[in-house]
Parts: sequence; structure tokens; C-alpha cells
Amino acid sequence: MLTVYSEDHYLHQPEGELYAGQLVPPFECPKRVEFVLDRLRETDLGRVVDPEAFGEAPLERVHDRGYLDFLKSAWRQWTEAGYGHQILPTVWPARRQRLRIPEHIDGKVGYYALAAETSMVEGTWRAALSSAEVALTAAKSIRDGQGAAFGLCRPPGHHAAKDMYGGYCFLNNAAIAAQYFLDNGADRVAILDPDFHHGNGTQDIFYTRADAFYLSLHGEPENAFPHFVGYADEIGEGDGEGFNANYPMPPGTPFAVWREALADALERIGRYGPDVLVISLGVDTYEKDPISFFKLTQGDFKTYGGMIGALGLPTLFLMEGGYAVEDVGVNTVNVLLGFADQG
Ligand code: Q9C
Ligand code: ZN
Repeated sequence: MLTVYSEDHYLHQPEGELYAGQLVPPFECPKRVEFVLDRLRETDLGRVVDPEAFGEAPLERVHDRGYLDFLKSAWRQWTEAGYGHQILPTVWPARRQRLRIPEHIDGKVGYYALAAETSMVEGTWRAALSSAEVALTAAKSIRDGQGAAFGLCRPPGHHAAKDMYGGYCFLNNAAIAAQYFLDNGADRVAILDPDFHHGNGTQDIFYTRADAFYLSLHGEPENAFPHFVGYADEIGEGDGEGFNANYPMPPGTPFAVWREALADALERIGRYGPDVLVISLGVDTYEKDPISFFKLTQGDFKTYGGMIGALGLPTLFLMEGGYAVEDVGVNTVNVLLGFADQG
């Protein structure tokens, strides 16, 4: 299986993450992908190549132009305001306030942020753009006939909506890749999201559409980020009704329960009959993940990779979360190996 990877992710290294009332070393850090790369090389999964440039047109198919301009110019505006540290939001349009975009950078940051754990720095935009190009390059290889590919994206993407960043995400790599398939010959795309967190951004982007079926297995919103979305009764709207499926699960959920949800999701994907499957591959479902509460073991990742492979669909894997840094490589590559054994 081909892997696409860019060193540009090193450009995104925030000073700290706002967590439990203090700034801590970011959970979402460069070491995560270093461990994945090392493991890929150890297991001979296949070649690792650089991304191609795609420009901003495929991003504009998913994100607002104003939002992209904000991401590109935020650092310049922040430093022009006299600020010398990482960009963090401090204010939001709360209930009964106005959704107008302010001029001051503090207001703009609050308008476009969905949460405060995600810092931006000078290189964030370039890293996010390269991460999307990693996804697009891997998608292109599938469009050109490969059965599967892996985009080792960093930063991740599934929390980013058309006009919001947060949850460590800026550009929605999975949505951008799915839209790329639809714009290049596919009629229907399924996006399966086994990351521990609900992919609020991906759900939001495709919520009223039937050409992309989004399915997510995640920590229930009562107890897990992003907290205000991801309930089972969110089934899509208008043309999209029936093409969104959420499987929220409680703290302590073991693989025996989680795999039943996965089996149901895979069956629904099979009935939908997509031309291609996109996997938002987060491995923060792992029992030792420091910010999550499911109980998957290292071997379970191989098992579920095999379950996905048994569908027999062209499949694009894109890296999302996973914060038990030293085990992220084994867990991620186990999904790919399990898939390859079945596929
Ligand atoms: N108390 C991804 O996995 N903070 N994003 C959680 C827990 C945000 C996760 C705080 C987690 C974002 C791509
Ligand atoms: Zn996650």
C-alpha cells in the first residue's frame, strides 16, 4: 500500500495546549507521525512518497473562501496586533449574540474557532495545506487505479468544518478527499470515522447530501469532545436524510461492543454501494490513550482492519488522532496490515 507523507507537518508545533486549566505540551505532536513512519518502514508496508501540489481549488470545494483567507493571514494579523505568542481564542459568539465577522484578530479567531485547545503558530497554514495535499495525492493514486492508499496527514482534519477549526484540525482532509473523488468520476463516497472523537466537521460538511455517507463511532457527547454534537439521532437532513450515522458509546467500551457498531456501519456501507471508502483513521480508541476512554488493544486494530478489508472497496486511509505516542505507529499500521491481509 502506498503511503503519502510530507515533512511540512514540523512547521506546526504549538507552544502548548490549553488542557484542564493549564498549558501542557500538546498531545497532537510531531512524534506521533515519526512513530507511524518508523513502523511503516519496519513492516515493509510499501513505498512512502511526497505529496503533489494541488493549489487551493480542491480546498474551496469544502471550505469557505473567507475561512481559508483567515487561516492564511491569521499569524500576520496576530503579530501586527502586537502579540508574540501562539494564537488562542478567548471569546466566542455565545447565545443571542451576532454572527458577524469582527475586524480585530481576537474577534476573528473567536469567530472561526470551535474550541480553545487548538493553537496556531506561524507555520500552521503551510502544514495544514500540505496535510490536505497528502490526502489528495493518496486519493489521486486510488482514482488512478490503486486499491488502497494511506495519507499520513498531520495536522488531522475531521473536526474542521467549512468555516471552523479546532480539535487539532484546520482543513478537513477526509472531506477534501471525498469531494475530490466526487469531482473526478465517483457518484457516491462513504466516509467511515473510527477515530475516538466524533468528526463534527465531516458530518457538518455533508449533512444535507446523499452523495457522501458519513458514519462515526465515538465517545458519547455526554462525556467526550466535541460535546455538543454526535448523538445517534443525527441522521442527516433534506437530501442527506439517512446518509449520516452516529454510534456514540460510553466510557469503558471494550472491543466486543465497539466491533458490533463497526459491523453495523460496514453493513450499511455495503448496502449504500459507494465507489470508494474514506477512513478517518484515528487510533485514539486505544486502551492507553491519554485523552480517550475506549478499551481497544493493539491486536484489535488488526482485527478491525480486516473487517474493513472484507468489504472489498477501494479504500483511502487518512491519519486523524491517536495520542499514546509510542504505540500510535503499531496501532495505525496494524489497521493497514489487517486490511491488506483481507483485501
Ligand atoms: N478532556 C482528534 O483526535 N480535547 N482530535 C479533548 C479531553 C480535544 C481530538 C479534551 C481533543 C481533540 C483529531
Ligand atoms: Zn480523535
